[in-house]
Amino acid sequence: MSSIEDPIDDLSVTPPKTYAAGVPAVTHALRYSLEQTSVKRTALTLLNINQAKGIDCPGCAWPEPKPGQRHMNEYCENGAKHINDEATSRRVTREFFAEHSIAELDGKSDYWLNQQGRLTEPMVKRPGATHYEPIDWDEALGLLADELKALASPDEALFYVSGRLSNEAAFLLQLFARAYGTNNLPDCSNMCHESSGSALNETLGTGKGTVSLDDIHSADLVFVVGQNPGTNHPRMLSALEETKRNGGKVVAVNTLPEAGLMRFKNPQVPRGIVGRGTAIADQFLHIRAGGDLALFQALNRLLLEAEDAAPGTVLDHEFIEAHSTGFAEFSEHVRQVTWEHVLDATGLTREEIEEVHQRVLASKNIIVCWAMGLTQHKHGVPSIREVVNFQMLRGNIGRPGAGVCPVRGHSNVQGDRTMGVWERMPQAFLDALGTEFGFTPPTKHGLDAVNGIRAMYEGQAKFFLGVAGNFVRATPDSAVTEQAMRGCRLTAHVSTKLNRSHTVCGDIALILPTLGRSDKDFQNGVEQFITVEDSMSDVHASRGKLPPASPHLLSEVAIISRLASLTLGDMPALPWKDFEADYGTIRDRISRVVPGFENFNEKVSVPGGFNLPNPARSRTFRTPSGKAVFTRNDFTMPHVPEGHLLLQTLRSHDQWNTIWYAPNDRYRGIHDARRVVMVNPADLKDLGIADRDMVDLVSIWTDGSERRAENFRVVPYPASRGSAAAYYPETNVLVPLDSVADISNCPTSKGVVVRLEPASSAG
Ligand SMILES: Nc1nc2c(c(=O)[nH]1)N[C@H]1C(S)=C(S)[C@@H](COP(=O)(O)OP(=O)(O)OC[C@H]3O[C@@H](n4cnc5c(=O)[nH]c(N)nc54)[C@H](O)[C@@H]3O)O[C@H]1N2
Ligand SMILES: Nc1nc2c(c(=O)[nH]1)N[C@H]1C(S)=C(S)[C@@H](COP(=O)(O)OP(=O)(O)OC[C@H]3O[C@@H](n4cnc5c(=O)[nH]c(N)nc54)[C@H](O)[C@@H]3O)O[C@H]1N2
Ligand code: SF4
Ligand SMILES: [Mo]
Repeated sequence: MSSIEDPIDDLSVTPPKTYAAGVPAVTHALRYSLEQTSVKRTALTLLNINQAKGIDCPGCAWPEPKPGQRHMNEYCENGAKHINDEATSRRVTREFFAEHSIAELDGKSDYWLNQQGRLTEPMVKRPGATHYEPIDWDEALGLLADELKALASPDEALFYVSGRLSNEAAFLLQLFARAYGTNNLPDCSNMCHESSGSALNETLGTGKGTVSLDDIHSADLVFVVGQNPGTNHPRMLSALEETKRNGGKVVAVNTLPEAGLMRFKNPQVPRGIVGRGTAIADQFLHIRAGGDLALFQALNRLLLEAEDAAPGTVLDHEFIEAHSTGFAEFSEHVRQVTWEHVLDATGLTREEIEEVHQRVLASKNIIVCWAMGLTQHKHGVPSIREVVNFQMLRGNIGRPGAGVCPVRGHSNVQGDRTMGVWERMPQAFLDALGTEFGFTPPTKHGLDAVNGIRAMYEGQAKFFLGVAGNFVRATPDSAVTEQAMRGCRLTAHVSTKLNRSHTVCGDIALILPTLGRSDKDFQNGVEQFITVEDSMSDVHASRGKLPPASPHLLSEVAIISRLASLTLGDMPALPWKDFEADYGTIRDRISRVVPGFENFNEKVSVPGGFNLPNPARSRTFRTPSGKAVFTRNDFTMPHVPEGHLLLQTLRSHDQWNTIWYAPNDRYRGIHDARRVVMVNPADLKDLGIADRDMVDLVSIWTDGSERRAENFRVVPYPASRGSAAAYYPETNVLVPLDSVADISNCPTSKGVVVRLEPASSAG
């Protein structure tokens, strides 16, 4: 029996921190690392993380500075925790699975499952079995291939990808899925930045951001909207520190006064360790949940009015005339937005918004960064389109120090999309793929995450293969999703560590353990490397440094290649064996299919790699009109009935997405508990609820149905009025499957209407 038990739930609350990082952060990272593994392995991972010939951090997608400009410790507290969570010395063995039934494992917490350590050999649960048992690779992959061949249609299979996957593995997986005959490639992006992709593709003709790290450093004004960089992109604070040093200003827009937005003590420089650190936000807008669309509409209206008052001085007419369409319709529309509505939707004062406007007028080059606080709302796409309108009015697209910056989550989530993991890849990509490999890819759009769950739930999809990630915990409406997965003929997961998706099984279930970023990858005795693309389109190599967690692991590339070969049989144009033996051959193919990757092997051999071309950066817009598009976005704000709050489901400081490392959220002052709900004291007073009351969160949905998450402790917290915050994935059960963002179909994880009821079961 494992000695790793869940930490005792024993909530204590301290005042939220007013700065991020510094020495405590380094201490916390080291403590977690040394709990997981030896001093030697910790030193090996940490000295190599984010170095030019080292391991790309498996944490977030924030870019590294150019080689030569990197610090010896080019990582943050959370990056160190993520990599050593993977480099752990703990192991999950066949004896472990013999000891614990699947039902027993299903009763364990996400923490407990993850703490058991690295998976070591393939395991199978056969129909009717209560336990996983060992299976060898040939049989495991043969079983998968047989089930795929037995499906009535390729569209009954789903191939899920999470953003840890390398470019090479992602390219092969989508090639395999399409050669097999389906575009069913749901991915974690569907739940993440999908709204950014939808809005940016429509307006700028690219799904990606348009800025580089140098642009951030040299901007006059950076907006950080709906994002918690202190926890989720910690090294972004070093970049913002540089912006400030160069005289730039920062405006933060958030429903919570997040520590990292206030002040940063850089642990990599002496003044950060001993001094007060750098103030980050020059202005903080404590906005109402979902109020960002109204805020940017107000700013846009103010810009138009300033131009009326001093014609020719405010707007960038050259940009608007030469590079955009739709200005007249947009401006007519946005002029109708009233202060009454804006102040109601944002909860801000007119003075605060006018102060931002003055900052905008005083700044030549502006960047807007955002993350889940924008994308995961029902009106996430219009909100981001309005940000683009704002940037276009003053020509802040396609010039140094300016642009739009969706800050990505997973380390290679952007690269996986570039490689073709998308249920709706453009026809030009499919054509290039078909030409290169001599087959006709399917053109019918595939299923995304939400539609994939629906298809499994309704029995139309029966085969689920997840490569990385934790689908069952990452998706909304947990009870519905679990039922959908249990209804499958087969569920299989290529994983490094045990998680809930392994305990929610179809008739047959497979665990396929794989190498992580930190593991050395040898094929036929030759060391391989993989490549990734960060949030700013820099593509570079990553090489593992540690002996693999077990001799029985296969790389993701090997697993996908062998499965493809067994499923599709001999196809001379698809040399799977070569791909497995030498990843350089995969990169050669990528260079012929994916624009911007010409001479991939050569370009990636340079330390630091290369930057992908982004036409929007040079004002080439791949939209149907060839111009950037101003959009008209109807004014909307979330409707929250009397007595209810708008709940956001978010990350604590001690978690990586669906996995928590400790029950703490240090910067927010929450210790030793995760089932907490943070609410503004004034709202609590109105609702007649007291500090530490035990409540159930009950979400209501338009069809009259209700969903309940039980036993949450109430913590008074400076959340903006009318909103509440609680951690994901415990709260995913509250998000109805049908509650999605318009256009992007992204679950509305930041906009769940709930009421707090006294806890129904004494807890
Ligand atoms: N340590 C750590 N790092 C991570 C992750 C992790 O789990 N742990 N996950 C990675 C991934 S995949 C992603 S996508 C990113 C996510 O990075 P974030 O988007 O920072 O993640 P969340 O924790 O969801 O935080 C959402 C932020 O938006 C704010 N917010 C919520 N609603 C609104 C709103 O209506 N308006 C405004 N203006 N603000 C709002 C919240 O208060 C919070 O600060 O982080 C990546 N990095
Ligand atoms: N309610 C709510 N739901 C959300 C969100 C939210 O804010 N609120 N955020 C959404 C977002 S932004 C995202 S990105 C998704 C995240 O969804 P996912 O990406 O699916 O989830 P993760 O928790 O990152 O996946 C963790 C698992 O990945 C596996 N893994 C780790 N590294 C590797 C590797 O190198 N290779 C392989 N094969 N496996 C590996 C491990 O087994 C680990 O258990 O969740 C989404 N869900
Ligand atoms: S900022 Fe992100 S990529 Fe950089 S070290 Fe931290 S977690 Fe890793
Ligand atoms: Mo994400």
